[in-house]
Amino acid sequence: MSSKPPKNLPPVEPAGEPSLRKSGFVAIAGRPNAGKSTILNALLGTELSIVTPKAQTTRERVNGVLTEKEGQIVFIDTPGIHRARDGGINAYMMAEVRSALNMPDLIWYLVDPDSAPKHEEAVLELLVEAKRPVLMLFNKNDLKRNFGQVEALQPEMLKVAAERGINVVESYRLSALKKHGLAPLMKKTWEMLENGPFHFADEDQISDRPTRFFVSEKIREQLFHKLGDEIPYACAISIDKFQEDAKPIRIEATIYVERDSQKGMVIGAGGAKIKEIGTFARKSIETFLDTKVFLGLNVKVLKDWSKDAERLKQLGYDLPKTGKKRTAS
Ligand SMILES: Nc1nc2c(ncn2[C@@H]2O[C@H](COP(=O)(O)OP(=O)(O)OP(=O)(O)O)[C@@H](O)[C@H]2O)c(=O)[nH]1
Ligand SMILES: [Mg+2]
Repeated sequence: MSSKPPKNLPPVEPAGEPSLRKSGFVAIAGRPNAGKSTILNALLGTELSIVTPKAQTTRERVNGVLTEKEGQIVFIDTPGIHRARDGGINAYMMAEVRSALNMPDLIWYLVDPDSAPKHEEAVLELLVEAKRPVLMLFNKNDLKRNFGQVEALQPEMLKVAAERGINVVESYRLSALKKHGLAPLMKKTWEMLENGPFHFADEDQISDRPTRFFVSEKIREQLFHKLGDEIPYACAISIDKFQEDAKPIRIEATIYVERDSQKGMVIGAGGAKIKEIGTFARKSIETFLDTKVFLGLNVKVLKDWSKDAERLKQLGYDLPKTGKKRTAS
């Protein structure tokens, strides 16, 4: 499930040939639920990164590639920044954020107008460390309740960021959901990037993540939608079979939970819940792949997988050796 940083990919233009189009990396960072995955999807015009109303939906970096007449941007959607107290999967998520913030040309910092500087502390700390130029984006401006909030929060946040030495080049108010206010943001972003060779030769390619990853994410998305507040966080997916040559494409996956009691809740009375999850996940995979799919789902217990480095690794969440120390706290 891990992806190589796209910076390692070889440039696609012959060495020595000057490029006349822009090329760069933009990391999308912020607290959980700020709308990071929503803005990525809005710009790519497709449901690449999963979005749910629950915080901490995104667990791993998701690279999304936008190629337009101006050039090519590789966006890096990241997990919501939070204080990872208990190591395990939370430490993995924060390591994903850190590695994404180490490399980009520019960071888009999404802020929910409902927030306050004290809630943004963990994000601000990482932005100080990252030493990259930042565009501060006040999202969710379609919500009436946010109008007054943003008036007060925007100058406050700009002041706090300046005091910390964070290079906020510009701030914008927008709505990722309604796709309002994206044009000035994109104009500024293109301006800030330099000409250079593309990292993805195929201008239609939208990610370097394998299809299997997106299939597992579509299943995880339905777990967030269909299960209560706690269980989705105790679930991980493994894709056991992906038969592309079958008609319809045959996919078999296992949902791993941490305890027996959770297994029962995912399956539901008479298997009703898993059936519902399977139906919705299948439809969403079919839309994503634009073809018919057979989806078989199993549920298994992998005791306390989210806290155990070996089990995390088994599920594709490879903790950095210093994972525990490298949390945002
Ligand atoms: N009203 C409104 N809702 C939004 C907007 N942007 C995102 N949302 C909603 O906010 C919730 C969280 O959106 P996500 O895109 O998953 O947020 P995220 O920052 O990726 O969250 P994590 O992955 O948990 O860190 C979803 O219910 C979105 O529909 C917006 O501009 N307006
Ligand atoms: Mg997200």
